Amino acid sequence: MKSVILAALVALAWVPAWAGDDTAKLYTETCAACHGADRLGAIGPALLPENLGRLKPAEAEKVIAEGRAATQMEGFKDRLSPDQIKALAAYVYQPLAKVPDWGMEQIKASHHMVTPLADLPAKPPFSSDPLNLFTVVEGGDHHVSIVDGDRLEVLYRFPSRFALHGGAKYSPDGRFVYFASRDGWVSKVDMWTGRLIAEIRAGINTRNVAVSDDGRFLMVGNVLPHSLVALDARDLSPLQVIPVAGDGKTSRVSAVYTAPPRHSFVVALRDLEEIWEFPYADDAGPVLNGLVHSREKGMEEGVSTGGRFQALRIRIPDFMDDFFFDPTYERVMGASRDGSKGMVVDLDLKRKVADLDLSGMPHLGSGIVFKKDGKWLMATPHLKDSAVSIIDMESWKTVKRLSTLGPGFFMRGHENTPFAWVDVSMGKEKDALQIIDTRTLEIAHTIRPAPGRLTRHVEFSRDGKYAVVSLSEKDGAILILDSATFAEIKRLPMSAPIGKYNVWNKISYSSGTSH
Ligand code: DHE
Repeated sequence: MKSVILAALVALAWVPAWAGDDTAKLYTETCAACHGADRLGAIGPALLPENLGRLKPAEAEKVIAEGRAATQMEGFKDRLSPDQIKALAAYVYQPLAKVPDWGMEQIKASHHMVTPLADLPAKPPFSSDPLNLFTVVEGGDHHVSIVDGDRLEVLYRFPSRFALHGGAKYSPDGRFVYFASRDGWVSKVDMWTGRLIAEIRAGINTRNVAVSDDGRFLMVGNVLPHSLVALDARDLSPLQVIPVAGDGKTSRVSAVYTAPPRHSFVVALRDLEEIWEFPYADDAGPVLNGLVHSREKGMEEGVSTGGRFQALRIRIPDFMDDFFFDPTYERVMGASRDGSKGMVVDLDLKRKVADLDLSGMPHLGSGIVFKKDGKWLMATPHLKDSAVSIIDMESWKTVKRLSTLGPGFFMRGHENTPFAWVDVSMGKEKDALQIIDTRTLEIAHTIRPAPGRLTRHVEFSRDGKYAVVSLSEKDGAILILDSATFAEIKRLPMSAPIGKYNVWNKISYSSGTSH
């Protein structure tokens, strides 16, 4: 988010003399048809600072001038002067004066069903293991590939919404996959046929989406507006819009995840020092009603939101940006918003129970857990330091801090391999992957499967035999490596592949992958 603010400030620092009304008019004439008069997006993506992510103003100018390959975005350099292009780029980094309404009415209006569930085959039209499929998000040209993990081939490839972000989420049986885009679109796709089932725009800027462990509900966490949106997983129709507010202010959502044994969604907030938990089981009512609401215990009354989803609110001593569950799902480990420290919050005791020595905020979904000498350990790279922290999940002490070749984004392991793989892609040595032996807690190997090129995000096949790595460049690929010898088995060309998600590892909540 810091980068977004920085980008916005850089953009605001340069505003040409004739900007203002003229630029707004230029926007209306040139961009509004595709990106919406309100900049909320139409056939093109939303043009808001929150949605532009890490696109730098200079890159935005380049896109306006030259267009974007493989999309309908044409170049304007023959029609606009360099000053006009600069002004337009600066304009789209300015926050909207007022966040438009995006409530039930607008969400409902965006909902569309594309393929009736009755039209889908009852059996997979292929012989491979349907639970060993992978979904690959290709950021380069905004596509998704479904990869057959047995035959190591692409089964389907289809266009996605602009800028999908975060882990794809599966229905508990692995049949359907759900995506969230930064622009708030949630899409449901059939893994067996690659067909789009339904879509809905749940927000203007979305953080992520979680699927309930019983497969009935989706919960979407938004940055714009400050809301959570519950959807019916069958057809994505909206069930409830939950404003995120408390203490007289509203808050952005940091992340929402499912806690399967608790049958609840757990939500971290960016601007309220609280964690919210939404029990969704049919018998959750008595749980909510039976609570002893006591401020001393750090607990506040469940917020009645007028629907089946009611938040249990836990007061915490700091904002929580990132979080991660322990294996029992009773506790969450979180990093504070400024990344300077971490804390452990017990969801049953409803209070902070320990501090964490977790400097340098990790990226969300980056950590893994594994057992060593009968103890559960959690390991995560740091986004800003060249380090991996390994934390004992009983004492909450850091048992090891490994120096890596650079700050990293993602770490992955699997029950069938002793090795945990971490990228160091935020540093200079962006082509290196470091392989940690979970038995010795040492870096055992450093490999460079594509020397000199950006390599990040590892996912294992269902049996752990293959490690699939993203060569995350425009003319990139996924590299399928033998997870024991690190030898390359196959390379499937792709356009800036980012994350990959194996169906079995996700639906079985493998300790080595993100949930
Ligand atoms: Fe992510 C997951 C937030 C930048 C690729 N990232 C997530 C999740 C959140 C998040 C909340 C968890 C979603 C889930 O799985 O339910 N990401 C953020 C940020 O705040 C940050 C630092 C800044 C931002 O712009 O949002 C950020 N993320 C990035 C990137 O620059 C990456 C590398 C490229 C991109 O597409 O933006 C990136 N994020 C990913 C990926 C996951 C992810 C691939 C899923 C990892 C997984 O294995 O589950």
